[in-house]
Amino acid sequence: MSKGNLYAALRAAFPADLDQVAIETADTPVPLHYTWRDLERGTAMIAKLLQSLSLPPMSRVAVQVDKSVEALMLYLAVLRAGHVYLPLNNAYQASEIEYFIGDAEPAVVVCASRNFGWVSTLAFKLGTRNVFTLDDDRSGTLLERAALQPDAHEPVHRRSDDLAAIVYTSGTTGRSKGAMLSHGNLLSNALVLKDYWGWVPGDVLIHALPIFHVHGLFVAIHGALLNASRMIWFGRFDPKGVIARLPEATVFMGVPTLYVRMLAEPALTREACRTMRLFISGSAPLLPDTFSAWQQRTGHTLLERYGMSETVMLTSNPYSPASARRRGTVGFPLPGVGLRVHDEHEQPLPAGGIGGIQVRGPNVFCGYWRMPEKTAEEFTADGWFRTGDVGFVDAEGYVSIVGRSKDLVISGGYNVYPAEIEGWLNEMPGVAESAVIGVPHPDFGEGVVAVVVPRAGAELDAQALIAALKGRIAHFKVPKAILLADELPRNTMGKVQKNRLREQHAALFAAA
Ligand code: MCA
Ligand code: AMP
Repeated sequence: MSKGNLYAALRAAFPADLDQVAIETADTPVPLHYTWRDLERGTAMIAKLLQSLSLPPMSRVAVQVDKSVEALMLYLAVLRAGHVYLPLNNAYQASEIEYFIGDAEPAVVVCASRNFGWVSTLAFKLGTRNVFTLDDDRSGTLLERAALQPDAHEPVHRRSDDLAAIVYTSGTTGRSKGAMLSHGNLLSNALVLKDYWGWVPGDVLIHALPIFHVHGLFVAIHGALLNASRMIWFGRFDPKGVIARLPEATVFMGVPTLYVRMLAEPALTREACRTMRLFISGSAPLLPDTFSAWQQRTGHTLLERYGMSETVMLTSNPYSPASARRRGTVGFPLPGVGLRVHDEHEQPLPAGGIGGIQVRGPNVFCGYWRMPEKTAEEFTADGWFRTGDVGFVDAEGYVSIVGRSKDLVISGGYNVYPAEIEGWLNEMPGVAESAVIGVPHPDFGEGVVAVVVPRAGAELDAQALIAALKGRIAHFKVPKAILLADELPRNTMGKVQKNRLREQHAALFAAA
């Protein structure tokens, strides 16, 4: 058995009594209880199925399915079989999926059965030979085929620098890049977090995040599995449902929107949180008001941490004492992570100096899939990765993020790349040009807004543009408001001044 294979490391942490419950579902029609043995056997059968397909080593397995425990098993089975997991947001539509399949050339695609028609057509057209379905009610051809397989499987030998996953991210110029993460990137980060966040025997995690991004898939799941912790599993985030289960749990992880939504529930009380040990926030800036309101209402201090798809977790506020968790900061670089702040001339800045955040460490990815030039651009000559985040380190070592040099909007923890949305808008009849920005939003943190300039003589209807976008791209990317304007503000170089647009429309969602 390979020590380098992440599945092998996770499996080694399973409890001795495999018949204990590992995962209990919270929002299926009846609660389902999966034991550690179920995870071991289920992942073995799916791994065997993958093996039976005689795929080349390190084949990509692209997965766009609804959240379920079986989807988690599929992830673990891909690791186990030594292939490369490629998670895809289940909101993506055909144009988005076509790009990812075309770029990653997966040998296997797994989709929800309701999407099989269009996904399989695209996949077969692009050369993928195997398309399976998997639904969140334990049905689909993947499980039908896996059920015929033996339930024992030896994890395939993998070195720690072999690829485990490709996570598509960014696309500041429109094209999304696949961040290649190795078994070692993921395992080293998971081991550091297990220690740093003080996981203890008996911890129970409420899992309510999607499992197609780093936060829900890697940070939460690896944490629970490495600690042999039971998970209370929500297919979808539901604030009332989560609060009702808090008294059985000790750890919760969420993006700020999840905390904002729970704070809107009167049932969120100190009493409801009495068994909780740790609430972790990340993926987007946590507003100081949310941090304070949470503290007042629950008596718990949110622990904010910072990471990226390219690096998994980079910094974290301390676990102990809770009083050292500082509002408005993302804490300290994690053990093993190097973090420095440089100015635009690549010169190091002293404490308090605001500049570009650069990082290195065993968690930093292996590069962008088939984009050697992009990869080279994002690393400095001495090997540090440019995060695109702008911030500073204070005299005590706390890191704060104050902005981004990359043109990115983070809405409810999902990244939206203005260049991509502008590309779609600019192709629409009657549109001369557009600028997409993020402005403060009470629920999503940032709300996506487009300012659109019509062509001379064209009559544009903002609602019709929104409807047209919804027919093409994932709805979370579609602007919550489209504003028509005669022109876009530009500087003397002709560059659109997005800062001015952000200031001008800062209060757009204030009353929402
Ligand atoms: C849903 N909608 C959104 C968002 N989510 N619009 C903008 N931003 C969003 N985040 C829209 C849908 O398109 C839909 O629009 C309508 O809201 C209802 O959709 P529904 O699915 O019912 O929404 P929801 O269940 O209320 O979802 C909100 C959510 C979800 C629970 C906050 O967005 C979520 O789970 N976010 C977490 C994302 C996450 O895990 N990020 C981690 C990335 P319409 O009605 O028009 O169809 S990992 C990362 O960033 C790094 C590495 C890190 O540090 O962790
Ligand atoms: P992703 O592309 O999904 O990996 O998103 C990574 C980006 O999310 C980072 O580069 C940051 O801009 C942002 N991010 C993650 N955690 C935090 C945080 N705690 N505070 C502010 N921004 C964050």
